Amino acid sequence: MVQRAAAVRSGPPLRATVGDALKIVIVGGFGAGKTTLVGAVSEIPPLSTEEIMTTAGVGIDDPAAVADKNTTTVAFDFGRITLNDRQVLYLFGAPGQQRFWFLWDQLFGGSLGAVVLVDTRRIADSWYAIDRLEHHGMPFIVAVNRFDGPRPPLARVRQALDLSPRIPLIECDARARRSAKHVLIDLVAHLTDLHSAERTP
Ligand SMILES: Nc1nc2c(ncn2[C@@H]2O[C@H](COP(=O)(O)OP(=O)(O)OP(=O)(O)O)[C@@H](O)[C@H]2O)c(=O)[nH]1
Ligand SMILES: [Mg+2]
Repeated sequence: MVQRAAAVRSGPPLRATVGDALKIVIVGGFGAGKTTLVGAVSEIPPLSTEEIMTTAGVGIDDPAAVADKNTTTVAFDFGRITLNDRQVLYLFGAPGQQRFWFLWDQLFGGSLGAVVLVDTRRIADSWYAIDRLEHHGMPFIVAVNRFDGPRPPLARVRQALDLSPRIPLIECDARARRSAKHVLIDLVAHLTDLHSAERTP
């Protein structure tokens, strides 16, 4: 009985047949919903490095736009999705606050691609993520996480981000497993397209 409860809490174990691990990174500005997305889609309870935000961050962090938020990621989030008997997808959620951005370049190592999660109330917070990904030549898609409030059309978001028409831009609700799963599927479809284009003479 005790063992069963523990198994439910820890999610399904990694299959012994798995030989291939694929890595995807979720980046974006502070409070854009990165931890939420990893938690929504992971098959195991995500490993999160959330810490309570305290007065030590006053003048350094900028929590004003996310009034309800009282924790923040200080290292990274980690989740897992088993794709088939052989392949597993590892998800890494990056920390959003500027003082932890130095971790991003390490998180990018070995990644197939990335999702930039955007909160349209703070579009400018996404620029750094896009800049770093372009610098690393890492393929990515952009997902607008729909919070309450005004919803600018995607064409305007694309313009505000100065995003190339070749980069997919979609909407999602990071809290919903189905929606979060679609984000990952769209990223994989984009990676496949890029791969096919490279192979076409
Ligand atoms: N209304 C609404 N709230 C959301 C949505 N996604 C996340 N939230 C809430 O927004 C807050 C921020 O979400 P997090 O997942 O911690 O954001 P984060 O990007 O990981 O934040 P940092 O790691 O601190 O940069 C949390 O309180 C979430 O419950 C959404 O789609 N809609
Ligand atoms: Mg987080």
